[in-house]
Amino acid sequence: MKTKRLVMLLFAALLVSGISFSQSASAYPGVAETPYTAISLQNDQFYSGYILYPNYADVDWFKWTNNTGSNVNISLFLWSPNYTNFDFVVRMFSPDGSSLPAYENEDGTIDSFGITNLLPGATVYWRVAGHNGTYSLSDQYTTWIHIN
Ligand SMILES: [Ca+2]
Ligand SMILES: [Ca+2]
Repeated sequence: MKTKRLVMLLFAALLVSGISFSQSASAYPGVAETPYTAISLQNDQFYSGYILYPNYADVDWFKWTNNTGSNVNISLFLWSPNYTNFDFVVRMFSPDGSSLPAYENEDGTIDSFGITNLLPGATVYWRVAGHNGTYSLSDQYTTWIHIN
């Protein structure tokens, strides 16, 4: 709970400072529906979007590739506003393309997932979807990746 509060404070601070806040409303049905059309995010780049249809009819995929040349520890975050509950599923691929274990997060308002020692060249994908059919025409989720 403490961690979540810290994350919220960090989120609020970044919102106020306006750091790397990407434009929203470009993720909708037909966009970012598969890992092949995933939206690339940079470190600490916030992305807000809508999930407009229930029960996985609309999902948004994101990705980040470790091009730092070193092993890195990363954290993924997903924030659900108001009374919505969005979840993410994380998939990782090693530099040779083989799939690493998947992870599904079903937390509440702030979902987070940490990955340690991600190899150079490895790619992390995460899919945002509604929890138990959650969707909203008015409330956007926000997701971002942070390199620790
Ligand atoms: Ca979509
Ligand atoms: Ca959630």
